[in-house]
Amino acid sequence: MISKVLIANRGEIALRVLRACKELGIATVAVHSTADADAMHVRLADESVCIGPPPSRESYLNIHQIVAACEITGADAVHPGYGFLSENAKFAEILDAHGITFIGPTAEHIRIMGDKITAKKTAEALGIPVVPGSEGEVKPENALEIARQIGFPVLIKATAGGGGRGMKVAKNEDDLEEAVSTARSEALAAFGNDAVYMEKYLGKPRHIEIQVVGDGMGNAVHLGERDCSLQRRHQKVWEEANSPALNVEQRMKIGQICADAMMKLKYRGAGTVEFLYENGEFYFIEMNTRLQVEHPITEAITGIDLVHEQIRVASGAGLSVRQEDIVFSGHAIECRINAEDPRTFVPSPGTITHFHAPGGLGVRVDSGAYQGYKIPPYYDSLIGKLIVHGRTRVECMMRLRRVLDEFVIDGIKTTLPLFQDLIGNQDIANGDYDIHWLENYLADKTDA
Ligand code: MV4
Repeated sequence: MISKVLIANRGEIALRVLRACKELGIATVAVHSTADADAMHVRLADESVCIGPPPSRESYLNIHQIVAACEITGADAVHPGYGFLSENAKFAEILDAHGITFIGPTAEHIRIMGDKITAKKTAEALGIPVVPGSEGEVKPENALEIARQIGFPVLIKATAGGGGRGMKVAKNEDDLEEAVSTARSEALAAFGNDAVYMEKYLGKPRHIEIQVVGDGMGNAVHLGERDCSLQRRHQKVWEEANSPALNVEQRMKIGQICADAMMKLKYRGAGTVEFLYENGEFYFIEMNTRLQVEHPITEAITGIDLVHEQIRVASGAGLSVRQEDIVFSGHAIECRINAEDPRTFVPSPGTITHFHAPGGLGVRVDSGAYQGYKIPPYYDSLIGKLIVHGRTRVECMMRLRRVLDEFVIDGIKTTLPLFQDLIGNQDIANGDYDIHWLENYLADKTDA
């Protein structure tokens, strides 16, 4: 049994986890940097501990301080949220060694999925379709032979990478040598590991990811997909469930493949299997072993609280649902509200002078922001998420248009105006977009 959870995060996700704990009758401990003393999650938690100065390295990433905060408060479990220590295998191991439950997968599973070559080999062995590519690491001396086998264009990726860092496209043989050497040096600089691998480059895919939850004992379910194709510089901007591109047969087929794979792996916790989707085919790229920012759209269409499930499986209680009990209902869209200029995306920290969140049927706002809150400049600019649900995609879009008109955040710049634009766009209305659509749209807008 888990009786007190330390939330090793900040912002909207700390609040999200806190709410789940409260509903389950579990006591909460907030940790915070000196910059976050006034944060909503700190106010609402049963107890709080200041763990260091503003820089994340010295606070939210400081494992020793977090373990000490567990010891001081008697917390018997840690929820890492997303980012920070959520996919740090060492952290999971250290908590284990202290007899503290890590609300997440085993350190071994985090490690497997953290190395992208190992993740891909594992996925393939578990029956998940993968992007055609090199068997493993590619060395400069065998790059040409491998690229010829795969067929151009090819993409060079860092094995320690993920999230798009250290990727290089080679359109043809002439580009290859430089692409491999740049990818290797960028990977070394960014991750301290120069190992790279190669894949067939997909030109116009969608990014579709499958939500899974496993109990660590061989049972697992899928909760359908999210379409996260609308991104800017590998930052998701707008996500939806279901994907406008899939029908129910395709959803259930790829979902079951992922659930079966998680059963074979004896995966514990929430996870996301990421795919590129092009011409009706799915291609595995990575797996995330954490709760994701966009998890609420899955909650909206399934009615399942993913943080409740995470806590249940971490405590050994198993899943609350069987696959056949999961009903997919309607459509949900999430808009990420960043404290940024909606045209330049330059961060806009500062004091929120007016804050009015929208409401009504099918509306959820996850945010730690409030009137008078001062957004510190040290962290990610995500200040809230707007999640709208409707019985159909059309109803969801109409509701979103209404809700965006109600939302007031003054004193800082936010990305809300961007969503006002998107909601009026014909391609968006048609669900007709791929991973490059948003960047092209923004470039056209700037030129015009
Ligand atoms: C790809 C790809 C095309 N072909 N792999 C970018 C982030 C990382 N998770 C994987 N990424 C990509 N991998 C192959 N074989 C294109 C991307 C990509 C991308 C993927 C998802 C969402 C947005 C993207 C933007 C640019 C490139």
